Amino acid sequence: MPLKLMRLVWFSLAWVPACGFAHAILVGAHPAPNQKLAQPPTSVTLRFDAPVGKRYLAVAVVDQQRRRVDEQDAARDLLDGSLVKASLKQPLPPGEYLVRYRVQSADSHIVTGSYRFIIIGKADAQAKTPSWLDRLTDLFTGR
Ligand SMILES: [Cu+2]
Repeated sequence: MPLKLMRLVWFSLAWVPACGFAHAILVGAHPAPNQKLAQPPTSVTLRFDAPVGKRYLAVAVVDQQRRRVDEQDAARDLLDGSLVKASLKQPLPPGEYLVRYRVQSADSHIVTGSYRFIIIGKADAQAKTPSWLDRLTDLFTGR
C-alpha cells in the first residue's frame, strides 16, 4: 500500500471513537416494547446483554401528559447486574406510556433508549370492534 494511502487510512480510523467493549444492549423488557397490557404493571424490568454500571443509571416512565409515573427508585438487581427494575405508581390508568432509560456500559460509555407500552382498559379488552375482514365475512355469509 502506498504510504500516502496508508496515512489516509490511519487518519480515518483515528476519527472513529475508541470503543474497546460492546455497549449495553436492551435484550428484554417487561412490559415489552409496544406491548398492550390488560392489567396495569407494577414495575418495569429491563434486561441488558451485560451488567450495567450503578452510576448514571436512570429509568423514567411518563404518561401522555409527560408526567412521571414511576417511583424514581430505578436500581440494578442485587444478584444480576444486567437487570434494572423501577416501580410504577399504582394502579396506572389505561393509556400509552413511555419508558426512557440510561445505563452505563462496561466500557463506561452511556447508552440511552426508550420505548412505549400501552395499558388497555378492561372495556377495550372485552369489546371487540369488528375488523374490516369480519365485516366482509358477514357480508358474504349474509349475517
Ligand atoms: Cu463504548
